[in-house]
Amino acid sequence: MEWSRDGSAKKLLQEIREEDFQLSWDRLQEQLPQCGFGILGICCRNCSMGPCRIDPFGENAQVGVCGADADTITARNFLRMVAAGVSAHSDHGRAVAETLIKVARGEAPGYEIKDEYKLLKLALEFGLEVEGKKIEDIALQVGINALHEFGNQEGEITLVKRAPLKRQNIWRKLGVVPRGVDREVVEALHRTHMGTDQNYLHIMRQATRCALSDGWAGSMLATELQDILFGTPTPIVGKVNLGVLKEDQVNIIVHGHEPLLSEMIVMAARDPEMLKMAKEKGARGINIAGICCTANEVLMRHGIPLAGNFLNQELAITTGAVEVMVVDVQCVMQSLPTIASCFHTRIITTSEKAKISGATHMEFSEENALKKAKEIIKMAIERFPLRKKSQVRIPAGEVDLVAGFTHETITYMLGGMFRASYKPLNDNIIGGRIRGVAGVVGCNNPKVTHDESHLIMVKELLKQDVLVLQTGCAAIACAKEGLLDPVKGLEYCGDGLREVCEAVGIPPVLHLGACVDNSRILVAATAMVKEGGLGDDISELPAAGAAPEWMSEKAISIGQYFVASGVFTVFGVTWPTLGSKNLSRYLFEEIEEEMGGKWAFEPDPLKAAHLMIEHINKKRKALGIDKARERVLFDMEMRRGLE
Ligand code: SF4
Ligand code: MSK
Repeated sequence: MEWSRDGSAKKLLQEIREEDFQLSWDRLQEQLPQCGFGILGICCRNCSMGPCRIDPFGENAQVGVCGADADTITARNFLRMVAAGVSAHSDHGRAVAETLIKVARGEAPGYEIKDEYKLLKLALEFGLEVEGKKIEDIALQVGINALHEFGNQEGEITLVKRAPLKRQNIWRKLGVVPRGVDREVVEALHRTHMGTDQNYLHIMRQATRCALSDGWAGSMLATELQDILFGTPTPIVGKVNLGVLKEDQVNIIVHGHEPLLSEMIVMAARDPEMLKMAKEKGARGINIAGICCTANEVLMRHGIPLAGNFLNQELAITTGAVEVMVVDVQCVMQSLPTIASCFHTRIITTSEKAKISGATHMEFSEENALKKAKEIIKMAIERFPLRKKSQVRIPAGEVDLVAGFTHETITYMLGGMFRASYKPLNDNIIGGRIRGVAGVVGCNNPKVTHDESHLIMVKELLKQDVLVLQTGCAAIACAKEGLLDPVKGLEYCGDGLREVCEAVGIPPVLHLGACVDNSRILVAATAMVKEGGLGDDISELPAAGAAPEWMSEKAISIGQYFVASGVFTVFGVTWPTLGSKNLSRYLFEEIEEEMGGKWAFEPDPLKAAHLMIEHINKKRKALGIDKARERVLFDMEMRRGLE
């Protein structure tokens, strides 16, 4: 199997082949063969009577020491993955809420409220009085209310009201409306403790409730509050590839997820004092580039170039041109300091939640963020003269892209300033120029060729006139291929989709941001429902979701909240419940009866794309829009004829 489809990664891999770096692909080889029980989800180490495992061939043990069967064990493992994913996204959201509170109290120098309109809108959703109030007071109250969404013990999370009414009623009937994020995570861990919840369907109810607390609370709040603090993104041009690193500049890579510090780094890097210092050390400037979701955050709001996605993180260091890599939380490989030790590169951890042995820890807080950002940049500048020219090998080539799409910008771009709406999108779907909409998101995984599954899937969807919405590492994969370029991306489209994208001036693949911004897809899907003509629930839309190269527990949480919101969702690579026929049947089939959405597992990305297209076609048929129809504008005579 080829390791990567990414041209600059391939070049670099070729060059470093003789050298002694151990990359994720090498480490995967060392792990082979991986444990089959683990892959199927049928091992349990939830108590010290175990670890227990279930024989998938039915010849040996079919239950653990406590009597738990394959259905219970796989369901418990699945729920624990959901809980970890929810925790990661939601702790991110909580950190932004805490920052908003500090900004409102004047305790976070350097931060400000950039989107007052969004703040007011959210305040009204929380039922707050805004009339005659100072913006700081409203921000404080919104921050406090947002924190309550995490700690709430009863009732319903607030933003669930954003969902279509029919969807809310489905959730209420099933009893899966989350009460508060923390409560759902704690209950998930309690239920999966030895000897507690031991009915797989009942365990899955909590998986749904917990996941919904991510999509419609934790992640959604992270997105909303970041937009309030850092500005709601608008379409912006950018560049992608390891080629964005500059040989003659100080290169700083920001990597991880939370934009709280990276925003300050971007601001500090533009400080004339910093630029002067860099020049004194012989650099032409300071170049910030991003990896993973932090990259998406600073691209969306500042046009900061993307160095790459998840599997580019180790390779970026082997270019020999990175002075410091600043990391915070999630998706950061522990191997980074080891690789960095072969170069002049420093890995800097910054979150009080995450340290890595061998990295330099420079903890930041909102109170000292700008000061810390400057210290980090100074450290990078100091390291520039230590760079060994002989070690520098930046693969040439940058690819253009347009990112920064949000619910707000899609509305505006489709309808213009005075008629901003989703009507043109819905009309084009009804008319058949656009077959449907797909969200293709998620990670990279060294078990499959880096970026390849994303590209095969997305190109097939475009060919079949499906508009693609992306976040996370999936978006970066497609950006590298030029699919986020409004001109080059059109080469891959069917005639209908091309026509619409040309008319509106958008790429056929819309970059909606980081992993927490999958909540923007929920908001966009809801807006499509509310616009009318495509049914009255998300499950009726000709839409589907996928994560063809997923690896993170967050992906499972995202997938489960998409399914529970009514979306057909296909995952590739491996699937963690295959050791239980009953649970797999529930997730792949029966859950659709309850939720309107369901999971599928298909490792072949082309086949997975066709599953999505078949699903979209099925929904078109159910809506009675399966035959391409052009909208006919009636003139007076035709109207008279009607009468
Ligand atoms: Fe084994 Fe049951 Fe303990 Fe799990 S909880 S390790 S199945 S005894
Ligand atoms: S960073 S969760 S590898 S998308 Fe959000 Fe990429 Fe997956 Fe991390």
